[in-house]
Amino acid sequence: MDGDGARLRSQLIEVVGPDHVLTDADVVAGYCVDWTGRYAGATPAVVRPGSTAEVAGVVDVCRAAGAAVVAQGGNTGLVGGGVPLAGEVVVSLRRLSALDPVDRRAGQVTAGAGVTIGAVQRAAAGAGWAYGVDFASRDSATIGGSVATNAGGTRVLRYGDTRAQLVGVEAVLGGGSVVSHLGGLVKDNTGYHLPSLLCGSEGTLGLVTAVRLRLVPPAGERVVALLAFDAVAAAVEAAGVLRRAVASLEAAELFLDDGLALVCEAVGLAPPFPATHRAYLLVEAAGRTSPLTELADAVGSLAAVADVAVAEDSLRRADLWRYRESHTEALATLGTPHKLDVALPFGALAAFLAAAPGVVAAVAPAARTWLFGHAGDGNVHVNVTGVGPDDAAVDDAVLALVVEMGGSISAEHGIGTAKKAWLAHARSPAEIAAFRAVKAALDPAGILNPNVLLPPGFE
Ligand code: 2HG
Ligand code: ZN
Repeated sequence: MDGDGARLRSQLIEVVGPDHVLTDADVVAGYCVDWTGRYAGATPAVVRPGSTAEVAGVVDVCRAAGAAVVAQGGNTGLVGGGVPLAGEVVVSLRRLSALDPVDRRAGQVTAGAGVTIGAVQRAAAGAGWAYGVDFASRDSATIGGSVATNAGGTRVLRYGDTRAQLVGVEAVLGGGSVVSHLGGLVKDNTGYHLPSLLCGSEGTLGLVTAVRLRLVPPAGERVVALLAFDAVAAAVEAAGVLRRAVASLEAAELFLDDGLALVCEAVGLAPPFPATHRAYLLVEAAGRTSPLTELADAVGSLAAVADVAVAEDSLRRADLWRYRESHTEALATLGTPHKLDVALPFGALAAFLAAAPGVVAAVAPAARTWLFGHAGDGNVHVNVTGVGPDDAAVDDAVLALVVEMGGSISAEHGIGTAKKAWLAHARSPAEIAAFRAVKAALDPAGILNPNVLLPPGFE
């Protein structure tokens, strides 16, 4: 480490203590590479503050030194937004793991940034409530990271995204000030809504240290059904019908025959049906009373359903979910995929699913395209395997198709490094200039995750 680096390190040690400034190559390695292995960098230090005051102290030290920082939670992000790709200091917020008792009467809880999604879910359940957000990396992903990326997941169609759960936030802004508004008032029209602004800002405006979350009524009775279809468009059509016909619908997830075969092989699962089908819809309905009749009636009205498996008990429900939730893990066995997380207007979803493989094949004939995702939200995860990590032609082609069809180039994973070059296709110059103005106001020295989200050239 050079002189500047050594001075920075000793100043950080003064703030958090020697045990929480990590520089040993073996120890920091895990903080420098993302889950997929596609994004890897290096850092002069990983700092692990244990309180909001320590986070503010770390930001002050880094600002004075002109050192950029990247905030990190569970490091489960998929767009290269939480790893030090340009030599940033990593501020790991995992030690901010305080979880207050659930406020049963309000149906709210205050959680530190480092609390996992799974821990919030369990605490809520223990107090007779539920947390409305869920996704496969629930036991690694942290609340802070989910707020930074406005994470979506499998229950958005019923409860909304992470932003919709936020009733308060505490954060250290780039200028070093602490904003804290955790009182939990459901109605509070006292100016700009900082939780909404910070949610989805990908660590570029402030480091979220704690949040106040709304909880949702628990649904004791659940039914999961796996529906098979012989055409992708029929599965999409069914997702639309079920959203309208099943008031208790909590999830409507899509995957295809090739994805299912890969999952069964990679994870070691038996196929769900005797015959293979082209497309599958995994649906979950939940209520205080059993939603079985409501779901069965609605499914019965769908002539295109070729086969169906129904599960009511929790073990069997989890078995059916594995066919969908294991896609990411199964794809990782094929190498490092390009991951394009996109949203389409519902009316364009089937046409996009039909067109995407051809668009990829036109620029990368040896590549394979895998399609799955949250059909109920119009959110498709396009994974492409068999292309080099830096070959952007595939990303270009798919994202151009998405824009042409009126969709979004990032549905729930964020922009990060991966989509930065495409932001200008999704947002107007005036919008990006407004983003920059907000960034300059809250992070005047430009030290907070300066290499993600905003493309250069709009100063
Ligand atoms: C999911 O829905 C996640 O399973 C990951 O958002 C998607 O691996 C992916 O592309
Ligand atoms: Zn997803």
